[in-house]
Amino acid sequence: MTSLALFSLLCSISVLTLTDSSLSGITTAAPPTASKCNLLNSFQPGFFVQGDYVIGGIFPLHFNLKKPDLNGTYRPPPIDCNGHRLYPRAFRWAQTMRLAVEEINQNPVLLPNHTLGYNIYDSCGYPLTGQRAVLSMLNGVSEENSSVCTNASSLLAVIGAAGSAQSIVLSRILQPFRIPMISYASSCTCLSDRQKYPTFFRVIPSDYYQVKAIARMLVHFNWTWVGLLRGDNDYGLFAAKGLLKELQETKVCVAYQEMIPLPYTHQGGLRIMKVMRSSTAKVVVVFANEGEMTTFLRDYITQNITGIQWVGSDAFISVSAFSEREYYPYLGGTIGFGIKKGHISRLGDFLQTVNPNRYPDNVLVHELWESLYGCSPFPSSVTQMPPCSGQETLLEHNSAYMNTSSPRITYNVYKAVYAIAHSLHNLLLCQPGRGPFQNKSCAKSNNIHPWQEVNFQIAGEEVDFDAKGDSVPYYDIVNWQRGSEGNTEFIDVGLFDGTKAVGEELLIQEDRIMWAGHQSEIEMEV
Ligand code: TCR
Repeated sequence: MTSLALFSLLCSISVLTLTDSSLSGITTAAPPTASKCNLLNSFQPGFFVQGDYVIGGIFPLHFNLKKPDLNGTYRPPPIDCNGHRLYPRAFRWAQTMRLAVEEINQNPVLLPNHTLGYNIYDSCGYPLTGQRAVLSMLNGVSEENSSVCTNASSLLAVIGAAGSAQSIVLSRILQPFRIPMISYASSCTCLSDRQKYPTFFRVIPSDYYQVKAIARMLVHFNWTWVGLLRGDNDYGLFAAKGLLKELQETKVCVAYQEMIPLPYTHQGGLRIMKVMRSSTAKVVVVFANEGEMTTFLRDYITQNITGIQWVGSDAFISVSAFSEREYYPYLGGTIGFGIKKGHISRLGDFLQTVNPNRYPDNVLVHELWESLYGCSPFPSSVTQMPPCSGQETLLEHNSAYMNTSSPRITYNVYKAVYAIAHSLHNLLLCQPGRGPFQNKSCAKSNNIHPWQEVNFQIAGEEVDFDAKGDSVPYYDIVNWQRGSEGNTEFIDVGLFDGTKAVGEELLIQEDRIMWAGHQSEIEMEV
């Protein structure tokens, strides 16, 4: 994997922070230093475990935050993520990070004699709140208990963020401290700029490849008249720009480009739907994430718009919430690109260990129960929910939290933790004269070598980064087909392998595809 600026970056920190403290249990974690840093105390508890090296984790545990009040004529109220529903899918990502750290700590071969810790924060899916989280992380404020400090100086690396807009801001904050950040989902091409983001890495391919893949697919199906729908963020902006550029040399024309308003407004949504209705373009390419699409689709379904063939980027194509029955008439037949999936053997069992009895003080775990079961495990005056019966179990495989059928972003989180562990391992074991740097030297704390390579394997899969800190481009082509109960099943119908020669990257099994409206062919109006 990757160009290992990551390797030498890690070294600049590890040299400073080699300590001998050991890993403590999640509920009993004792902060190494005392108080006085509760500057940013409007957080809700996250997860924190001490270790010789602590990895920060940033996940959008809540999203759909309202835009901050920018009036400026009075003191703005604090931004409150907690008023919004927990996002169970991101909570699963956070648990996957904990699992990976636990596995590494139990592994006698990887990082022997050293322990990894973690400190998990909520970005609330928005740059401003992500900024607050990362500053707390740097300041050593624990999310578990904001009145205590964690050992900020042992912050080795940060895993995150999800959205590119967040990663852009957060990676710039971390850059002066030479703390590498490895994202599991930020795919904006803009983040490949090594001048601007020298300490940013990712285990998701850049959208540079995804837009190529989408363009190839449009050409392949001879879809020459398409609409474009995107979110109001860097991801949507750069992806749309990239696709337009890719389409320049082709016969494909873009009928319209619309942006889902942020924050979402009913009026803004209806305006877009009017454009979609009146356009003769029946194929719509979408670069938007779950939160943006959920609000948009609410109106779309009420407006009863059908007959659109959606082409999804990975942020949309992997949303299990859209496999519910109610969406099928509107989204069935969708086709698009999903990032590479992987298998994490212990994940299902690990996720089940997270429950309110085991973590009675963790507000996030309470919220998980509220979100999945609509009941409160420990009713208080704050929640309006009825009490849980205690019989709620995490066995339902279709819940957004327990859905481990084809981990994609989840697998990326897992890979990112292992990437850090392998880099640190190599660094700690480095012997002068056998090192990976110039003249076989070992990394020096003040010496960054962005060209240095570090590769490793997980479950037989080679994990690799290119010279820009990006991961290797590979996508599954996913098609949303009708399942036996009227719901949607996500079926693989091909792949895009960006390492293959031009013209040979796309492989589509057309006979397996089911189009919008349950047709085996799509009618085009041009
Ligand atoms: N890149 C998006 C974020 C994102 C995402 C996802 C979020 C992608 N895929 C899946 C949640 C689930 C692709 C970005 O902003 O870069």
